[in-house]
Amino acid sequence: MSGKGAPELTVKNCGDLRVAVIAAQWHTQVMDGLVEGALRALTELGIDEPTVLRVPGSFELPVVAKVLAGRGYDAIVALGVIIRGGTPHFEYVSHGVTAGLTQVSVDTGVPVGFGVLTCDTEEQALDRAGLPGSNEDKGHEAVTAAVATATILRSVSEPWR
Ligand code: DLZ
Repeated sequence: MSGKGAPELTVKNCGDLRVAVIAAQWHTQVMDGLVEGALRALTELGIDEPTVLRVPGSFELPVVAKVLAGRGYDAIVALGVIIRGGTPHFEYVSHGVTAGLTQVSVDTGVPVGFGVLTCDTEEQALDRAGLPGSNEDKGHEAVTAAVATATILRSVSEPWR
């Protein structure tokens, strides 16, 4: 999937939103970039005290997202890196995480920012990790999308304000 065509999102009046970031621990260097990008985006949006939880691997992201969605968070951001290996494991884990996070979001009505990289190589992941020299900043993007969606949902749930 190409990163071309990404919108410039403007998000306002979101400093009071409760946001949780869940981050897997595989592929440390890439994950460090994703988490830093996510926290930078939250600071820019005026969201000062996000909850940040580390889970073992990407496969654990959906269950934690589901539980947090039931605990009053307005938006959840899931970060992970899955690198293709020589077995079909990549497909199973990638599909499980993607379907699981989608299900959490749709079933609970809480937006889940999808910051899970599924790449053929670590180089591709580093290029998307928001590190010096990276072309993309997927942790930052995932936060912005999740918070933007939370503000949209808030505006339609309280149309008289
Ligand atoms: C097992 C595994 C493998 C092979 N690769 C990755 C990966 O590239 N990225 C990632 O986040 N997690 C990986 N895991 C771990 C699984 O996500 C999960 O933590 C374990 O299967 C235990 O449930």
